[in-house]
Formats: sequence, structure tokens, C-alpha cells
Amino acid sequence: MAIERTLSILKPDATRRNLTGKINALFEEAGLRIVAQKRIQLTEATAGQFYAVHKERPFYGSLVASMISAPVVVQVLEGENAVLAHRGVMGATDPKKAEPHTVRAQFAESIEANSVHGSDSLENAATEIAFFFAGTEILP
Ligand code: RTP
Ligand code: MG
Repeated sequence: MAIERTLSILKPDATRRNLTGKINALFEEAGLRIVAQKRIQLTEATAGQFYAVHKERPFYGSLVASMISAPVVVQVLEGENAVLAHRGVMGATDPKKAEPHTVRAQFAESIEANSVHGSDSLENAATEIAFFFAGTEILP
């Protein structure tokens, strides 16, 4: 098994409802270690750049607006097969389709305000981690 790192975001719907501790507990129970974490306010420019892959999707404008509606917590999670393990704990994008024990099933408000983001591949994880963190901020 490979030790990986992945980029996690606790989205505005989660910070607004003061759910960051409950969500972090689920990550830690799944064997993921929070090796970097900070609370930041995204802007239209930074959220737009982060979600640039979705630029042509119909939900892009609404997604960016929702991501800048309150602070987010950005994190680096480390653990065995962290990318897939993290996506497993998050559950399906649409909370109605998410497994009952997952973050999204328990906490998401909607398919868009779905509480968490996680990188979808090891390659994207490296890019997304570098988007938010300097190497010196990650302390395993
Ligand atoms: P994420 O990238 O945030 O970890 O989520 P994901 O892979 O499960 O979903 P993705 O398809 O990459 O979509 C990114 C985010 O866009 C919002 N979304 N809204 N209204 C809609 O139909 C819709 N579909 C996706 C969600 O916030 C999703 O997490
Ligand atoms: Mg995605």
C-alpha cells in the first residue's frame, strides 16, 4: 500500500454550520492524518482558477459563488491510498446517492453544497496541494 497525500476542502456550507471538527473526526477515523490545514477566504479569482476544469459546466458560476460565500478550510490529508480512501469517506457527489456513513450523506445540504472537496487522482492531488500550500506548511 502506498502512502499518498490528497487535497481536502471543507466547503462554506460546512464552516457556516460549524461542522469542521465532526468532519475531521471522520477523516481521522478512516486513517487519514491532517498534515496541513488552514482557514481561508476564497475569491472569485481563486475559486474560479481552482475549478477551471468545470468552466464549461452549467453549474460553474453557481459553484464559484457558493465556494466564496463563507471561509473554507483547506487541508492536506496523508495516509494509505489517501486519494481513494478520502473519496470513500466523502461519499458520492450527490448526497442522496451517498452511502449512509459518509460525510456527504450525513452533512451535505445539496449536490452543490456538499460539504467537502477531495482530489480525484494522485496527479490532481499534487497540483491541488501546490495550489494552496508551500512545502514548508506540510508537517507529517
Ligand atoms: P469535488 O471535486 O468537489 O471533490 O466533488 P466531485 O468530484 O464529487 O464532483 P465534481 O463532478 O468534480 O464537481 C465539483 C463540484 O461541483 C458541484 N456540483 N454541482 N449542480 C450540480 O449538478 C453539481 N454537480 C457538481 C459540487 O459541489 C461538486 O462537489
Ligand atoms: Mg471533482
